[in-house]
Amino acid sequence: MAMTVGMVCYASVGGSGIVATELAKALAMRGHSVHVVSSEAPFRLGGYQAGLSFHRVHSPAYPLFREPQYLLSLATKIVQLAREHHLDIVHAHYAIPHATAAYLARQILADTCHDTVPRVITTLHGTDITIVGSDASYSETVAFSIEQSDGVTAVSQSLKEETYRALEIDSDIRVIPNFLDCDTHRRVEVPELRRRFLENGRFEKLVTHISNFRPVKRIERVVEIFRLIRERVPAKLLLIGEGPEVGGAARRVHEAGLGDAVEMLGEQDEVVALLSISDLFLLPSSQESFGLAALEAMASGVPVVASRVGGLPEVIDDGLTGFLHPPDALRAMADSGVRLLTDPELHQRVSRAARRVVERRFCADRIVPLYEAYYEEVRGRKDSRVTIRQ
Ligand code: GMT
Repeated sequence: MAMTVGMVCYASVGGSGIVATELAKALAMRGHSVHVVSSEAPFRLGGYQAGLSFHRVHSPAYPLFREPQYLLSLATKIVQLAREHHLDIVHAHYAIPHATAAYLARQILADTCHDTVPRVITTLHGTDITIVGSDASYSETVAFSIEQSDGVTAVSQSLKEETYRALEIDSDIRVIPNFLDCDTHRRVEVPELRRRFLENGRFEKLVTHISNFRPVKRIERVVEIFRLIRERVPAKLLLIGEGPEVGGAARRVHEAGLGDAVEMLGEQDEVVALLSISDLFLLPSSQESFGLAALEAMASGVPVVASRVGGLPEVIDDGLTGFLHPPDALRAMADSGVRLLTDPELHQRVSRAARRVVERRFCADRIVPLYEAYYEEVRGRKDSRVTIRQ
């Protein structure tokens, strides 16, 4: 049955915004009416699509405020949308502050507009629990908001377990893994682009890293692993993305004398072509609740060498669809990278197995119905976390 959904997410480059946006687009394609709510249009929203609309949250400034009042303006926007469009579900991606804003909106609606109280589902993505959410400055409110949600999902089993460890909550958390549009995310043929980056034979292999350059991504380790690989393979590193660690990464590249062999491409909307020309993807993060970037690489048949942390072992089968090592085992990561770059048979085997596992387990047509079924389940429950005052 078609539903009306408010999809609340961050617009900045990052996995949670990508997952929310791709889910919104997929649900609209399947006949639902989806209202994406954020401070700006999320970067992968794309052009007009029937059933999909975007609603910008404005947070007016006032000289007294030191910071924008986003929680209040977001809650108010959800209330307005629920009244206007009769939302069945508000789906908050990333608990902070979206689950809290959704809770507040639902309470306001329960008091003022009984017939338009949506059910609230919160999807936990990672650092909303592991880093920020468990910080004592936020944890009580985050835990309360998650518990007050009518439904809670986590993007990996590891994140579900971590949530129970980090916060005192008794919500039943459903694991629904991240997904991709497997028709878009595949290997495309772009030989001229590859030649351009290889500088007509000056380099032989392309190693790639894509992220939002936050400290957990440990970009300096990416550079160090690449430096070790470079001792044995004439490779070039493509660093794709923007974030607080970009300056540090550039400095590290310079200090390592790798200026010639590293290209920093900044933020890129379309990563499929860049992944399609890559031979290896590095993700030595200190934490990763899922690792959507690794999944995108695997979908394009690029073997991934990553840290054995968080949800990455649920995405990468060590030795079969990629290689996993302890986060500080930089030399082991470089060794795995060199093996993949110098053994064409191994490379082909891992590349094909990676693509196969994405097709079997992580395509939109497999995962989106899980969200739809969960929406139905939560909507159909007799009890809600909200008490409606008559
Ligand atoms: O942690 C972040 O940087 C936020 C978040 C995001 O918006 O990119 O990333 C998390 O959510 C992604 C989508 O579910 C996951 O693929 C990432 O693994 C996760 N990041 C971490 O756990 C560090």
